[in-house]
Amino acid sequence: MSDTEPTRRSFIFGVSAIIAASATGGALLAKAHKKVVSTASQVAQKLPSVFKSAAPLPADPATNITGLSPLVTPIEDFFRIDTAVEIPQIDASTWSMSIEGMVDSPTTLNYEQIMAMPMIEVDCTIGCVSNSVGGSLVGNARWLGVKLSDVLDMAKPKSGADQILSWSTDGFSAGFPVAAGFDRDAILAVGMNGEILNAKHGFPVRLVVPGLYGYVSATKWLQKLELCRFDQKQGFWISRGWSQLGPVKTESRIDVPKQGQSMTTEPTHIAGVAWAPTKGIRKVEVQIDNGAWQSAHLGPEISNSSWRQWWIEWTPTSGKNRISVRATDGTGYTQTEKLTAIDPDGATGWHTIVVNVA
Ligand SMILES: Nc1nc2c(c(=O)[nH]1)N[C@H]1C(S)=C(S)[C@@H](COP(=O)(O)O)O[C@H]1N2
Ligand SMILES: [Mo]
Repeated sequence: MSDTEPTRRSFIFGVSAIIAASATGGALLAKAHKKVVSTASQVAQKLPSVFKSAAPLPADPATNITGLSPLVTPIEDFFRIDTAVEIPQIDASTWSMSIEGMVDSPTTLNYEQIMAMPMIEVDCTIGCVSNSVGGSLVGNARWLGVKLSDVLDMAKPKSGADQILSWSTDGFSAGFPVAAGFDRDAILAVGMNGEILNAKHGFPVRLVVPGLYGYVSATKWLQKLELCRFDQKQGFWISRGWSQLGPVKTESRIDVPKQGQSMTTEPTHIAGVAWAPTKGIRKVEVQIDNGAWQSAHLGPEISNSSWRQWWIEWTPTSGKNRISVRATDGTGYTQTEKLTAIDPDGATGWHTIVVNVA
C-alpha cells in the first residue's frame, strides 16, 4: 500500500499516511488496524490527524552480542503483570472512557475519537515495582498514543486536584500526580512496537507514563481518569502496602553471562541493559571481583526514558569470577550498593553474578 491511492476510503488512506510516517512497522500497524476494524465495526473511521513519528531506530547492538536484550523488546517477549484472572476482551466499537472528578468539563471519548486525535510515538521502558535486582519484569517499547495532557486539557482539571486516578474496566486502579500528566510525554497508548495494542497489554487503550512504575501509572484496559486528591483516594496497590508515589529507580542488569554459568577462557562479552526513565543513562560500570570499575560501552540512547544497552569485552580468567554492574543516570546519581526489598517502592542494589571459568 502506498500513500498515493486517494481513491481508497479515508481510513485506509489514513493508514497509508502512517506507513509513510512510521519507520517502525507501519505495515504491521496497518495490518493490525484492518484486523481491529473487521472485528470491531464502526471503529477507526479516521486515524491520527497528526502523527509525530519518532526517528528510525538505530542499528541494534544486540544483533552482535548473543544474549543481550534487544533495544526494543518484541511484543511476544514483553513481560505481563496484572491482577486480571482473564484478559479483558474489549470491543472497541462500544468502548469509551471518561475524564471526570475534579474537572470543569467532564469528558467522554470513544475509540474513534481517540484514534482521530494527534498522536506521538514515545520510546519508553516500563518496569514493575516487583522486579527484583537482575529481574525480567522490565521491557522497552515504542508506544504510540495520544498525549495525556491533550486529554486533560479537554476536561480542565480543577486546581485542587493533585492525583490522576486511572481506572481499568476490570476494577484495577493506579494513581499518580497530575503534574506527571503535563511534565513528560505521558500517553494514552493505542499502539506498541508498530502494532495495535494487543489484549494482553491493554487493548484498546492503556496509559504509559514515563518514569513511573506500572502499579501507579500503566493502567491497561483504561476506562476512566478520575481527577482527585491523594489524601482522599488511593490506587489498588496503595492500601496493600505499596508506596503512594512510584518513581522508577535507576537500575542496571547483566544479561550475559548468566548467574552460575560455566565458561571457558575464550574472549566474550559482559553485557546488559540499564534504565532510568525520564533521566537517561549517562554511564555504566562493571566490576570483576575486586578490580577497578570499568566503564562499559553504551548502546544508542533512543530517548531518555528508554533503556540503554551496555557491554564490555572480557577474557575470563580461570576460577570463580564475580561480576557487578552499576549505572549512573542523567542527574549524576549512581546506583547504591545497598540491597533493599521490592516493597514498598522498588528494589535497590547492584546486580551481581558469579560464573565458573574452566
Ligand atoms: N488493568 C490493569 N492494568 C495494569 C495492572 C493491572 O493489574 N490491571 N498492573 C500494572 C502493573 S503492576 C504493571 S507493572 C504494568 C505491566 O504492564 P504490562 O503487562 O503491559 O507489561 O501494568 C499495570 N497496569
Ligand atoms: Mo507492576
